Amino acid sequence: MTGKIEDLLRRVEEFHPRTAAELEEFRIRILGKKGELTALMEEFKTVAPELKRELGQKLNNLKQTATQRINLLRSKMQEEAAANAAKIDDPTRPGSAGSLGSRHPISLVKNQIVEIFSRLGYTVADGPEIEDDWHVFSALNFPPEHPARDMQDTFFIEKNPDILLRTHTSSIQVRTMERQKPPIRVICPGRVFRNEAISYRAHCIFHQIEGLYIDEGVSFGDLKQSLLYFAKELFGEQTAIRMRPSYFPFTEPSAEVDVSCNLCGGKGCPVCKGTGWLEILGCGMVDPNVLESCGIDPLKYSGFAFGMGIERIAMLKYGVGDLRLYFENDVRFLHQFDSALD
Ligand code: 2NL
Repeated sequence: MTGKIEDLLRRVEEFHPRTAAELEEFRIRILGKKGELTALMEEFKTVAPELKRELGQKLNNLKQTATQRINLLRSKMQEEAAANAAKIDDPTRPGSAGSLGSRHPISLVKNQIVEIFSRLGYTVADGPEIEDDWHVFSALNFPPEHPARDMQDTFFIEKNPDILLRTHTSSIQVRTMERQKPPIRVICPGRVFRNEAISYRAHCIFHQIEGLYIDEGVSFGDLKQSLLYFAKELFGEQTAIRMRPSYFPFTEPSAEVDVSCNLCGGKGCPVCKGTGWLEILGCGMVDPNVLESCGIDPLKYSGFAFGMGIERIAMLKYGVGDLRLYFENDVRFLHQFDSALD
């Protein structure tokens, strides 16, 4: 029996199949139910007890070697087949197109908003995400004890002097006013940071876009007409706006702007909570204190500013109910915006 085992071991080690079929045939002949190894296993039952230990080890070794070799040969053949299939056999054949990614919905909405205001003569301005107290709070007329200055709301990097993550994009506009003389017409998109617990309706990082227009004789009427144009461009010609009085430290007077609900045409539905209106932004005439802080003469110049959350606009435009989807980058979500390429 030792001779038979050694013979089979040698044949396994020297086996070099040319085709996958030949390999499979070999496997069945050796390891199959009626194969040679199975027959040796049967024969093993009849050997004398004193030989069982040595022969058992040899048989086990044979079985292991045969199984490993056959598996190795099979994976080598599969690799070779795949490599051959990938070889370019016809260089004139058109290449296969790689799959395209898609723009993130936040970028899509940001680009649309930027484009609309660029048609009104606005240019894009940028600024740092890590800011100081002056550009985020003091220049914007926030009183010293305002709750937004609290550790609970703002991420501080250093205290005294305060270095922090900007909580709104207004700091970009402060920097623009410090740098540039009127007329100023800028649109400022960017990431902002607030110390919030994450839920479907709040996140500690989100995106805002703000606009600023400063010149001689800029009026509240200019603000209203600019925003009506914006709303019609973004949501459609049938869109109406309304303004409600509001309060911000950096504008006076201030207003909140609603657009008529597109889904129900203003009749009232679950999305607009029965009101027929959806809030989209805040705005107002730049407070003279802010102009003064930024080196602009409030007696000569006036201006308006507005700001909105990009996630909120995207939610309204695309009917997305959960803010967290914008940050998780789940491709099943992102690929739904494949066809929107602007
Ligand atoms: C909102 C409201 C607003 C501004 C932002 C602003 C900036 C400067 C001066 C005056 Cl430098 N105002 N920005 C004004 C009114 C409202 O944002 O709800 N944003 C998400």
